[in-house]
This record gives sequence, structure tokens and C-alpha cells, in this order.
Amino acid sequence: MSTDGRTATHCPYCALQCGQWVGPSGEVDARQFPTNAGGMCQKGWTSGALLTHPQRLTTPLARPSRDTGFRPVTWDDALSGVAARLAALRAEHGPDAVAVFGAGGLTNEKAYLLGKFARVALGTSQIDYNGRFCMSSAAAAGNRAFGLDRGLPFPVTDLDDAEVVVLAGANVAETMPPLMSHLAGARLVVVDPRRTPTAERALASGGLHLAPRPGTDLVLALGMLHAAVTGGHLDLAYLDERTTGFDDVWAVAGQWWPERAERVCGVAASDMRTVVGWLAASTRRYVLTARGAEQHAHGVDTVAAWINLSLALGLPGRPGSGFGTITGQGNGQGGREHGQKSDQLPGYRHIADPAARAHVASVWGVAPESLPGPGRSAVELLDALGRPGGPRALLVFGSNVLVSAPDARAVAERLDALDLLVVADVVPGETAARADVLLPVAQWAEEEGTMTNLEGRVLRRRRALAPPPGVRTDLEVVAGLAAALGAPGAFPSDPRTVFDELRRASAGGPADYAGVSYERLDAGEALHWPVPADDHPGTPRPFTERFAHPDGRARMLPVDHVEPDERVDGEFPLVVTTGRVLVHYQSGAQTRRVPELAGVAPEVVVEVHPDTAARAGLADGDPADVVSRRGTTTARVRCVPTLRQDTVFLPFHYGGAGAANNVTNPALDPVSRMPEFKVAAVRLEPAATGDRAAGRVPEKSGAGRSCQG
Ligand SMILES: Nc1nc2c(c(=O)[nH]1)N[C@H]1C(S)=C(S)[C@@H](COP(=O)(O)OP(=O)(O)OC[C@H]3O[C@@H](n4cnc5c(=O)[nH]c(N)nc54)[C@H](O)[C@@H]3O)O[C@H]1N2
Ligand SMILES: Nc1nc2c(c(=O)[nH]1)N[C@H]1C(S)=C(S)[C@@H](COP(=O)(O)OP(=O)(O)OC[C@H]3O[C@@H](n4cnc5c(=O)[nH]c(N)nc54)[C@H](O)[C@@H]3O)O[C@H]1N2
Ligand code: SF4
Ligand SMILES: [Mo]
Repeated sequence: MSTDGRTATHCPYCALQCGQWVGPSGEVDARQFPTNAGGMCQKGWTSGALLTHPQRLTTPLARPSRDTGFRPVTWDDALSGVAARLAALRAEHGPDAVAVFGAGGLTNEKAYLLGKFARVALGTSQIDYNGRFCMSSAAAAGNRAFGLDRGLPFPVTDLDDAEVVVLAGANVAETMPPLMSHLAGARLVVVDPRRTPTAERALASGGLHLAPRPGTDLVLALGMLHAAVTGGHLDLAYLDERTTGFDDVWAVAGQWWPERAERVCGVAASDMRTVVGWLAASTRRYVLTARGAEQHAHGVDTVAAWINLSLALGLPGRPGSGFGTITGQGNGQGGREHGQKSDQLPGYRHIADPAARAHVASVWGVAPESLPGPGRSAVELLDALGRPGGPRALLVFGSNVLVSAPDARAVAERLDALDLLVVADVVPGETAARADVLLPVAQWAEEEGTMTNLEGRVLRRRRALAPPPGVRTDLEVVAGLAAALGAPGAFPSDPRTVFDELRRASAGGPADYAGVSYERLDAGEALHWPVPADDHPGTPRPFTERFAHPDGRARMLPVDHVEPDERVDGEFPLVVTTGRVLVHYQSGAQTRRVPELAGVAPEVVVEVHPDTAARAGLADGDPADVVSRRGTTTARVRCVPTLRQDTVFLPFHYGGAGAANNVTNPALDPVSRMPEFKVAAVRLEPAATGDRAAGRVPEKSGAGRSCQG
């Protein structure tokens, strides 16, 4: 797949997986691909900058204690040293003393091998990954309602003809800009407490921006379901043929007439009726959720409420319509299918299911009894580190937990309590900088593999250039550690060999990749899983005929409003919600190192309504402290007149004093174990002085304008 010496691959960052050309020196260009239609965002255009970045890690580093600096070591010494310490910890404290943390940015091959490494080489149940922070609530809700978790159960290009699209908690214009081209013809309804660029597009499209109080989408969806029923918009034939459970759902929703819902969520009842009317009057309509609706302690139920509304109107599985969730990370979809999740085996199988254990154990050549059971979920795993009975060593692949996990101070304490922290990364991010051993790994353009994009389509990542000397791939690192540990079973480091094993391990599971091969992908086939056989064409729209439950029906589950875990009060009167800006990616470990991106958003900014700022004695450009029960984020005030007065917004792309997760609440959804990133109670005050050494925002930007002016 090479023209003019350039290699066809995909962007390293988000789940849209825009097509890219990468040249032999790392030059990046946009490539025509259905998801991006030839476009890329600034992050994609500048992604080559990290290949040759001066801070690129190019040699293994280790240090005898955390008070000393890192020293370069050989790969042999690094891997054998880590293996010896892991073996000693395991011998003394048992296999669960060693934990693994993976990521939705890792290729399918890496996610698969990491899960196998944990269960077979380490024998630990303690593996989870950052997808817990990302897609877990939508995944759980999708499994419950549809029997299958395929984020978008249709190709992105199906959206091209949509008449109406509701985006619940999705700021696509900043988080997947090229996706907007697929929404260009639709009337958009954006549900977001903030007037985002996506909400502006909704208004320009003749649609609406609904701005609920953070954490109250569930009530909004209930109010809209009520409006659908009383407005006579139910699709009775569809409900009858394709669903179960409407009566139980209505027993709750019947109590949430739009005016009552309005009193809780703040969205006008008339707007609820208008949007339901638009959905009912069109034949090509979609409801899509993303993190704004999902990252809550009741995220699963909130997604269920949006699904119930969609089912009542007859959207899911109907040609030209649908419900979907916009997956976030590059391999967010594939990364949650092949076993780096604490309760999972490859093919989206459950680790407690005896048949699943028997199948996977036979592929791995081990006894089913030797496989551990389910382990702790991400936040619970981090919280257990270094505690009695908790893991004493942690291996991190592809996540910067110190910046991206909730309640950063608690995470820092737990990491410091470990006997051994090993981080495999491409740059020395905040978590890597705290490690005992740091292993330099190859980047996207330097390796082969597969990714599964937001549509469930499996894609080829291809090597365009060699990694710098001294750098190994994640697969080589995992295989090297397995060898040093004398692990049973095979740990190949060649991506194609790993993928062929993944195909067999996934065969017969919900996420069946048995018929996907590098050859078919390289021949240009568009393979959406499940692909159970070599001659199977793939499944772009899995719900057209039936849903994945045994009876073929979607399950409507009754859900009711619950307030966010943390309430505002006199001391913490505001809600902070968190999220993303266009130019930065996630913890910012990568994008803060790209000058073109860092120059656009060099420091953390807190969005505040002008009246709220004035009440706190703050003006536009002032440094402010956002203070919660757990910690403080120092940020520059940006006055935003369109914002709700009760809400402030922080992007989470920065570390240290500017980390949004200093203030967030680690309360978890009872089903998905997703933390409540989108609601915490805070107060706003002028920044305490004298903390510049801690990397705080400097005193004054020079702007100092009153927000009113
Ligand atoms: N630029 C950029 N793009 C990215 C990423 C990135 O880091 N940067 N990360 C990728 C990943 S992993 C992900 S998961 C996706 C995330 O993509 P999105 O979900 O679009 O991103 P967020 O900014 O987290 O959240 C979306 C919106 O939810 C709103 N929100 C907050 N609270 C609530 C609420 O209670 N209800 C509703 N309805 N909305 C609320 C926020 O104001 C925000 O505008 O983006 C992907 N793309
Ligand atoms: N407050 C708040 N917190 C949030 C969120 C929010 O909305 N608000 N969103 C959450 C969400 S949706 C997500 S997905 C998480 C993401 O947050 P993280 O899990 O921290 O994700 P990244 O910043 O992408 O971290 C990736 C790290 O892995 C490295 N890396 C990149 N590619 C590879 C690779 O192939 N191999 C290895 N070994 N390393 C690699 C990068 O350099 C970087 O250091 O943050 C969550 N945290
Ligand atoms: S939208 Fe996502 S995949 Fe496309 S260029 Fe931007 S970060 Fe990369
Ligand atoms: Mo994410």
C-alpha cells in the first residue's frame, strides 16, 4: 500500500482514524478515507512532530530509587531486572501483587497480547485499562439494550443523508472535526451545558442547543420520551416487533412530563417537544451520545434513557436511522474487545463464563483453571495500589493516569506507594516521569497492526519508517518480559502472528474476528465485525434484522433520575464539568509537546459565565483557583457569556497544578465503574499567590478586562 514511497495508514489519535499518508521521513498528509472524506484536524496534520521530537524516549531508563535520576540501561538489563522484581513480588505476595494498565490507543494485537500476558505470564487478575474512563458506560448500556456493544452499529457515511441528528454530550466539531462533514446536511440538536462550536453549528443548521445542568441528561431523555408518548409519536409496530419492556419504562417516564423534567434539567419543555416532533416527522434520524452524557456515576442509566427514547421512536436497526455512541480513542472499540479489560477474554467474552475460559485456554495452550477470574476496574485498581492486599507493582502501557484518572492527588499517592512502577511510552509524560523503569516504544508510523474504528471497521496501521535505534515495539516489550519471566504459552512479537492468534481466540465470541486477515484488509475490504469466516463479508449494520439478544429484541429497561454523586452547597456552590479542546489530545502528553498545538492552547483555561466570575471577584484573564473537596486546579479565567451561570468548564489536557483531575470526583457508576468526570462541586476564587514554582498560571495575563465589558 505505497505510492511515491508513501505508506497508507491512519492517524495515531482518535477513533475517527482519519486516513493518512506517511512518507519515509515521517511527513504526514491527509488520505481519502470514508470517515474523514479527505480531511484531518490539526492534531492529525502535526502528528509527525513526535517522531523526531527532542524529548522522544530512545533508550530504556531506570533508577535505583525515586530520589535519584534516571540512568540509561540496556534492554536486557531493563527486561531481566523488571522480570526479576515481578517474580519476587509474586513469590512473596501472590500473583495479584502485579498489575497491568492498558489503553484504548493500543492496537488490537497489543491489547490482546497484554491481556494474555497478564493472565498467562503473570497469572494476575489485576488488569484493566483507560477505556473504563471512556466508553464503559455506553458499552454496558449497549450490551444491556442491544445485546452487543458496537459503538456505531452503522458506517459513518450513513449519516450523510440524515435529516435530524441529536448529539447528546458530544462536541464533535472539536473532538472529531472531519465527522462534521457527514452531518452537514442535517438539522442538528446539541445537548451540552456549554455553547460549543458544535452547538453553534446546530443553531446554524436550524436546530437547537439544549443546555441542561450537568448530570441531568437522564431526566431530559425521560421528559422527551413523555413528550413522544403524549404527542402520539410512538412507533407502536416497531415496539411490538422489535422490543420488550416498554410498559416498565413508561411506568417511570410517565411521571416525567416535560414541565417537571424542565425543573430538574433546565431545558425548556417546549424545546423537548420541538425536538421530539422533528425526530418523529423525519424518516432519517439518529441519536448519538458521547462522553458528556456518559461520564457520570449514573452514566449507564443515562445512556439507557437515550436508547429508550430512540427505541420508542423506532430508530435503532432501521435503515437510514439509528442510535449510536461515538467511541473516543484510536482503538477504543477494538481495545475493549480482546481482553485487557478486567472481566474479559478475547472476542468480547466474559472471563467468568466456563465455555469462554475453555475456548481461550485451549488457544493459549494452558489449563482453564489456571486463568484468573475478574479483577478490579481501573479506578478501583489504582485505588488499591500499595495498600494491604493490593498490587505492589504496576506496568502501564499507553495511559498517563496521573493526569487522566479522577482525583489526581490520590492517584499520585497510590503510585508512590508502589514497590515498582514500569511505564512503556514514547515521551516522558507525567506518569512516566514517576516510574522506576521507563521503556521507550515505537509510534504508530513505525509499526504494523490493526485498529478498530468507531464504526467497528477493522483497519490496518502500517509501518512507514523504522523506529529510532534502541526503540522497541510494545509487542516486543511484552514478548520480552514474558520470555524473561519464563512464561508458559507463546508470546510472539510479530503483529501478524499475534493477529492470527487473536482471530482464533475471538472466533465464536460476540466480537468475532475469525474472518479478518491482513490480506483481506490490505486488499481494501471494508470489514466491520463480526466477521466469523474468511468468506463472510462483515457486518456494517448488525441490527438491521435483529438485535443480539437471544429473542432478537432490544430491551427497554426502566431508569429513573438520580442526582450526581456530589451536590453543590454553600461552600462549593458551582458545578465543574470537564472535557476537551480542539488542539489537545487526552492527558496532553503528546500534543503539549507539539509547538503548533501548544501555541494555540498553552495553558489551562477555565470557562466561566461573566456574572459568576464577577461574584468571585475575577475578570477575564485572571488566574483563578477551582477548588473542590479533593483539590485545586489553577487556571486562567475565560469569560463565556453563553455558559450556564451554575457551571464552569475545565479541559483535562494539562498536568500539575493545572490538572482538571485535581478536582474531579472518583465516584463510580455501579455497573460500568466509570468515574464521574463530568460533575464535581467546586468554588471559584482568585488564585493563591506564590505558587509559580509549582507551574501555576502566572499572576495576570495583562488582559484583566472586566467580564462585563
Ligand atoms: N480534540 C480532541 N479530540 C478528541 C480527544 C481529545 O482529547 N481531544 N479525545 C478522544 C476521546 S478518547 C474521546 S472519549 C472523545 C470525546 O469526545 P466528546 O465526548 O465530544 O468530548 P468531551 O469534551 O469529553 O465531552 C463532550 C461535551 O460534553 C459536555 N458535557 C459536560 N457535562 C455534560 C452533561 O452532563 N450532559 C451533556 N449532555 N453534556 C455534557 C461538555 O461540555 C463537552 O462539550 O474525543 C476524542 N477526540
Ligand atoms: N477530567 C477528565 N478526565 C478524563 C476525561 C474527561 O473527559 N475529563 N476523559 C477520559 C477519557 S475519555 C480517556 S480516553 C482518558 C485518556 O487519558 P490517558 O489514558 O492518559 O490517554 P493519553 O493521554 O492518550 O495517554 C496515552 C499515553 O500513552 C502514550 N502512548 C501513545 N501511544 C502509545 C503506544 O502505542 N504505546 C504506548 N506504550 N504508549 C503510547 C502517550 O505518549 C501518552 O503518554 O482520559 C480520561 N480522563
Ligand atoms: S479527527 Fe481524530 S483521527 Fe482525524 S486527524 Fe483529528 S485526531 Fe486524527
Ligand atoms: Mo476517551
